[in-house]
Amino acid sequence: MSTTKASGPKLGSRPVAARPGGAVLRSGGRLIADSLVAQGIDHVFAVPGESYLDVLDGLFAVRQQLKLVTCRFEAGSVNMAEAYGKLNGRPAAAFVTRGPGACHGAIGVHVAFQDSTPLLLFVGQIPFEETDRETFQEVDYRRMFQPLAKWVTQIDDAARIPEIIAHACDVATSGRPGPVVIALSEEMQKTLVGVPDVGPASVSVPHPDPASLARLRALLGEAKRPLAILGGSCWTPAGRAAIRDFLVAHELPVAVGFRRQSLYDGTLENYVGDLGVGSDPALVAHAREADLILAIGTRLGEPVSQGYTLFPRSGGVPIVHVYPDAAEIGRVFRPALGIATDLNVFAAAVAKWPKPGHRAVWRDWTRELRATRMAAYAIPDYAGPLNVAQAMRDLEGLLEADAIMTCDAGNFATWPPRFMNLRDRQCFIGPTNGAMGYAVPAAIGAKIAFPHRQVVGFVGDGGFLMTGQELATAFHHGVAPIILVFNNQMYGTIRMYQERAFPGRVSGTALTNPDFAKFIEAFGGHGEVVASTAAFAPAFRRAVASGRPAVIELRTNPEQITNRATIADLRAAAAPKPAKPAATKRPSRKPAKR
Ligand SMILES: Cc1ncc(C[n+]2csc(CCOP(=O)(O)OP(=O)(O)O)c2C)c(N)n1
Ligand SMILES: [Mg+2]
Repeated sequence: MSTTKASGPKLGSRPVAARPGGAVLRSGGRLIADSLVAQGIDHVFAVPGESYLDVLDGLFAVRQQLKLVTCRFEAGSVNMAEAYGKLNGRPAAAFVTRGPGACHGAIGVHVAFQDSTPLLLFVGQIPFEETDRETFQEVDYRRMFQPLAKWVTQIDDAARIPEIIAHACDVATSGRPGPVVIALSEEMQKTLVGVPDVGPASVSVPHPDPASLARLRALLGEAKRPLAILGGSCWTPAGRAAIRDFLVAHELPVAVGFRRQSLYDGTLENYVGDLGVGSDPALVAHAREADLILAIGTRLGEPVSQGYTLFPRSGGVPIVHVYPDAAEIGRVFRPALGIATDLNVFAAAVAKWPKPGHRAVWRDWTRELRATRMAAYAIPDYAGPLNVAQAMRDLEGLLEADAIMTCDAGNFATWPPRFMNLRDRQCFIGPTNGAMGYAVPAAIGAKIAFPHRQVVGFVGDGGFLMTGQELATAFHHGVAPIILVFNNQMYGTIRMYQERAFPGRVSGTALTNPDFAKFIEAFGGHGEVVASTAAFAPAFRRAVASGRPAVIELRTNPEQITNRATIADLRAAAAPKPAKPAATKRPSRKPAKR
């Protein structure tokens, strides 16, 4: 970082005359806007602040190339930018003001970090000469964002703007993608400098080496019960198609990682479900029986590994870990083979392998896992007038072939993946860090990224009232997502944990809600209330036909706390077991087993 104070005339943000023989003089604010354009960034999501007025003026100058999406809350705007980056594979920029704006926006940085999503977050900074006085809204962003971001920097010298923004894009998109935070000194934005733009870098990506691919073939040759786990970000459509061709040709059973349903077509005969929070226990049991784990693109983190219990830490079942960053391979589980490679290049390489001429040794195993998946997918007979599983099945049939779904955090979130099989071009995104308040802004970000695709958000009554007001942004920018609010009048997930740990002692988890249909109607949108299974499909069709942002409230049965258990089930499981009849002869001196 340059700590020298920026020099040069401070004449406002408009470019002035070209220097003789040099580049045009531009203000820091204008140069930031131009640098984003030069890097191919086309959307900025922002809540304005006086700390970056010069950038706002610069964005006005480039408004034909760079769309500025004004939002209502930084926890919404940064999540919109994150969803945009997740769906596109290239970053959007978010701008927040200093102090309070940065604090509100931090959640989106954490989402991007744990989801490996490219993102640029710009934070207006205090005047340089007031540094370290705990001046108004002062925060040291390097310290604040250090554990949340892939890189944190501050621009104090306007002449370095093109260099730093270019590097920030490289960092955000390379290897394991992630968020970069860039603080912008206030007076730096006003300084006039004459420096040229810097374009995107052309960098070749790491390829898998032939020896590793040969070893992978050998390990597959020895396996009888392999399991592929597909996950991660930065897959291109071609990469996804190639890995699908490979997995289908080899008849490998495929599970997807937590909230990575988009990566594999659920209608294919080798899709076996998702490994994450709320996974099918039968799939988890099968995963424990596998004799080869082929982890492609996924981190072997807490949700996927079922709290780090799914595989032995070393020895035992061999793991092949294919990941874009060598530092992540072997982080907890030591693999038999680690391949640090670009995932799409890896997929293209293995897709070229000759299709095995013989029947796969593990064909019956794959069928068994698929049967497990289809058993979980079958619709149970739930009590109450609204069977949410059937509503999800109806939705499966109503969604457009390239619909995008965004998902919040909560127990409701386990219903769509269980009861819908996504098709190839459909997308399903959610925060792998379990952040509530994601789905509504993500749905708006998705709709802004892809205005012609249908976008449906899934959110609980708790999560909806965290960022649901962001729907004002959808109206302001003329996009119409459809939001399904699963209303069980509680923070259901926490109630579930509560009932397991402290049965019957309901503390801090009940909610009082507004009328969600009237809520969206107050904005000028379309509202529906669904209280029975039969009412869902017509309500969804009307929401689509309205062409306006829509909220469909699903009045769910609060007793059905998960799609596998009622509150009564949890209480029964938590109840102390009746003591065994006391032994009459020779009582054992052994300590009781815990
Ligand atoms: C931002 C944030 N705050 C709190 C939590 C803790 N938390 C996880 S799930 C949950 C309840 C979600 O309630 P709701 O959105 O109504 O969904 P439900 O579980 O009832 O289906 C809470 C409070 C979290 N994950 N994220
Ligand atoms: Mg709820």
